[in-house]
Amino acid sequence: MIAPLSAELIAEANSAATPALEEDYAALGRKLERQGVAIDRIKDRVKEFSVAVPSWGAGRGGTRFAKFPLAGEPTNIHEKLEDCAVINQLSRTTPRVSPHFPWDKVDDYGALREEADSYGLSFDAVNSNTFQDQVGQPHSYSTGSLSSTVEATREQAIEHNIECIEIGRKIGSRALTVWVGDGTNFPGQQDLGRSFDRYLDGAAKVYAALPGDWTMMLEHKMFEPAFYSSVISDWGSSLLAAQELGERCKCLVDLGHHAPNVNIEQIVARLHRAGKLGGFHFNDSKYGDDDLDSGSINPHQLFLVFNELIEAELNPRDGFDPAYMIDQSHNVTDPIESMLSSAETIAGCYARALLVDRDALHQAQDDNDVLLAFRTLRGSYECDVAPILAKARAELGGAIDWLSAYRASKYRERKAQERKPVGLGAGIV
Ligand code: LRH
Ligand code: MN
Repeated sequence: MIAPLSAELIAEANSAATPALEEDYAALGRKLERQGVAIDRIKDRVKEFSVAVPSWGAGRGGTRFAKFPLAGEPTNIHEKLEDCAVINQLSRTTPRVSPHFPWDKVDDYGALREEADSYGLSFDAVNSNTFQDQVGQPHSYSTGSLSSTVEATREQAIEHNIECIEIGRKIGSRALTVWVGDGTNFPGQQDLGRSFDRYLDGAAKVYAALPGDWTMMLEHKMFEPAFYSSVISDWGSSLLAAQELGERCKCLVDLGHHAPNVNIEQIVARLHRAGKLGGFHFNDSKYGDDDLDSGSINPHQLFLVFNELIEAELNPRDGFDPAYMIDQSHNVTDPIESMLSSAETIAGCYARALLVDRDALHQAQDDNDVLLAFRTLRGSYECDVAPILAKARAELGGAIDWLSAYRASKYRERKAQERKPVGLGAGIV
């Protein structure tokens, strides 16, 4: 397996950090033991936990105003895979990459699959793109895509999604994520009912092309690029569509796609209740779809989402296997550092949700002991699980202190020498 960073560098750094880690781990172990929790059980669960990274997150992101390139940032899927391999080598938490087409288009997908495999990576859900026009594209998506009033445009969008499925089969993926930017900027611009009907008609043709062992995930979003109505604007529209399209059609929750202060953890509980919780795009936001680093603004919300996921795991109904994926835009940081930080934050929220004494919580809830129920949850949220995460990483060959190890590797500086510079521009990628 190709390891972009020297294993010696990581091993040396880890041996220096191990004595302090062992001390912190033992102390936390004693504290948790007093609460009846075996720390090694939590560590072993954390070692099984993983989250996919977005290929498009490996490069610098931007806004409509500007994108500020980073020297040495990746310029194609091959360089993005190398950077994703660095993230997994240090974190041991991100063995899958979620690709986006046509951004990650290549001539030989079999070779791409082998290339990923050579880094110990595999491909998670493929993402279609009917929210941008490509050069030479016969029909513009300016009128929408799957919901466009123009039949030729709808057919083009259907064909593109089916092409993404074909690519996905070649690279070993087993799911398609469909986010459409379809919507309106003016009241009256489109009929809100008929645009949904057209979307369903198109999505049904995509669903019909889905291989038997695949899942199709619908991603809702309240606004942007449309600013009056979005065809799949919320979990209700997504659920309606997923229920109508079929059993292997599920709903994907991108944390940034909701109005401020929406109770996203309750949406997770409801979608699980309906057997339609397909997956997540983890990120954070303060205002709109800011695509900030996961847990960087509201880590408590991320913890509460994982609290619902542990409850769902304990009560799986008809199938609980959500896809965990990051979807962020790294406008001002080194994307590798941001995704390492996010992977740790996400695994940390999972670990703290595992610490919750579910019997005590349920008992307090049944007794309507409000404060005890709250404190039972909050106590786990306030637990510093960093020693568990670091020990899990170290035991899997990752870095105890991933930031120092990454910076000591001078990886980005080396890539700045090797890779062609990215020009100035604007937009998400
Ligand atoms: C839409 C979205 C979607 C992706 C895109 C990159 O805002 O979250 O998941 O296709 O970002
Ligand atoms: Mn997303």
